[in-house]
Amino acid sequence: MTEYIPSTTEWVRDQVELYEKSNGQEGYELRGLPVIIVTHRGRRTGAIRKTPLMRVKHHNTYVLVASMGGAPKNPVWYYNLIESEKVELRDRDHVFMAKIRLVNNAEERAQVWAAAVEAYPPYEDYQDRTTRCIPIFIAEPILDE
Ligand code: F42
Repeated sequence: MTEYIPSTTEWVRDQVELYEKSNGQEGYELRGLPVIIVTHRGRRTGAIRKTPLMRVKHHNTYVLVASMGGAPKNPVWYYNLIESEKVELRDRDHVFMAKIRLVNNAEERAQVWAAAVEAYPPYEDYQDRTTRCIPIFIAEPILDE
């Protein structure tokens, strides 16, 4: 299935629409900080899903933080990404494929978590609010796609 199913959350759906319609000129920020859009597939429906996340760059990679505001459960997109090898990323007008992996190593996690909190300080409060260890993916741009 290649159908796009927008988020059930209105403000998220609206941000994706504005961001894409303006080619990243509008809807690029949340609370004054930059946002990317992760396009992936639903693990059950196969439908196209678009998830805005804070833009966290670490070296030449993007860090995808499944914080969901410190909610007790992981966001649904986390389960979709666990079963994906690649996603499409949009950083303003730059759209590209990226290879993804979940960060499992504690030392690496500490490094990327520091980068995440530097880019978006509320992540620290989100981690304090929840007993789950907030999952993090590394997305490495694929240069030849
Ligand atoms: N969320 C974060 O976790 N981290 C961020 O850094 C972040 C930043 C951010 C910036 C701007 C913005 O607008 C939103 C931001 N969000 C951030 C919120 C993020 O975009 C998501 O809305 C949030 O994390 C919740 O993700 P979710 O995947 O749980 O979304 C829900 C509301 C949603 O739309 N769910 C759909 C649904 O219908 O309920 C998805 C369903 C889905 O993917 N279904 C799968 C399928 O096969 O199609 C099946 C999955 C399964 O396991 O059953």
